[in-house]
Amino acid sequence: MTPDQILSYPARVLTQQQREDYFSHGFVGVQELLPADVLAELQAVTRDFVEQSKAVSKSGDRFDIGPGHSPESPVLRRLKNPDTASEAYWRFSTGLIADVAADLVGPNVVFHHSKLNFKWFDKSDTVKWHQDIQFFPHTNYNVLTIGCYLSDTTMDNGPLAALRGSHNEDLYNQYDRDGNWTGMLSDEDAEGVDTSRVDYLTGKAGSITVHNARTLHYSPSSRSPVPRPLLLNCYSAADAKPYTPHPSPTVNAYKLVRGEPVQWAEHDPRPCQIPPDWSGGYTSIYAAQSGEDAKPTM
Ligand SMILES: O=C(O)CCC(=O)C(=O)O
Repeated sequence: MTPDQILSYPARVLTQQQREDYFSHGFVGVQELLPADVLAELQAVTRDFVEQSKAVSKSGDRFDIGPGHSPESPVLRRLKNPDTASEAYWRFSTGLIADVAADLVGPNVVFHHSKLNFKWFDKSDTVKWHQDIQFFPHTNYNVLTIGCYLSDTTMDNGPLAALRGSHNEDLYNQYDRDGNWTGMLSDEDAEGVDTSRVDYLTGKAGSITVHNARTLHYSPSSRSPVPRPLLLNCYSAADAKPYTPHPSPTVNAYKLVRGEPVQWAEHDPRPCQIPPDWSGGYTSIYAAQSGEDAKPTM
């Protein structure tokens, strides 16, 4: 569907202006969208998982932990696939936030994946400039990620930042010169990013960010010990069909969360870079960006 076709459906949660901003910039931030009880439940469940992570000594299916992690000073980088970790997270993925997705991809919405990213007050917690769609190409670009801040997020603790208009430009190469997947722009490409077009999406706990899967984005490292849990849920229009293996599938991947199943895929002619074959497993953006893992080649 084109933006005009999507906008012709009545809005469920967002204002018409917020929907239009998403289509013109490639992202939108909405302040304090979550009802207080929904936010409090997500915060409580998340606190429990942070506690549980202290008992873990290496990354696994649930926790992605960074170098130096210990019970005294946990370095929890990501809670993987929260949609299967607790009913509360899945209720959230299929509740209000799925309506936000429907406002922006059209009435038929499919869940792709979720993750809960933290910042750990260390220079290495930067998420470098990248685009998401090269991680999971689809036949069209009505694919987006909705982030929800579970703590107040300011310029000090690593807000998500996005480049205005980048969703309408060519996609970047996310392999290095030797053909290794890095999941990010080269230093040279990153230096060329027009900083006058960068918006930092700060917000109080319960605020959301939405970015299209073509939108160039990053998040700076945190300069504050105040934690920054960002709960991310990714969705697509039901007529956007994936054509490479899912990087991190759960039982919920590709579940229809709004509307009807479709019989036809819609194809956007703009090309997309193909990621490594994830069918053998995927670790995380942090590991790929820091070169921690053996990098699969194209
Ligand atoms: O956690 C963040 O700040 C950014 C996450 C992100 O860009 C991603 O996982 O694609």
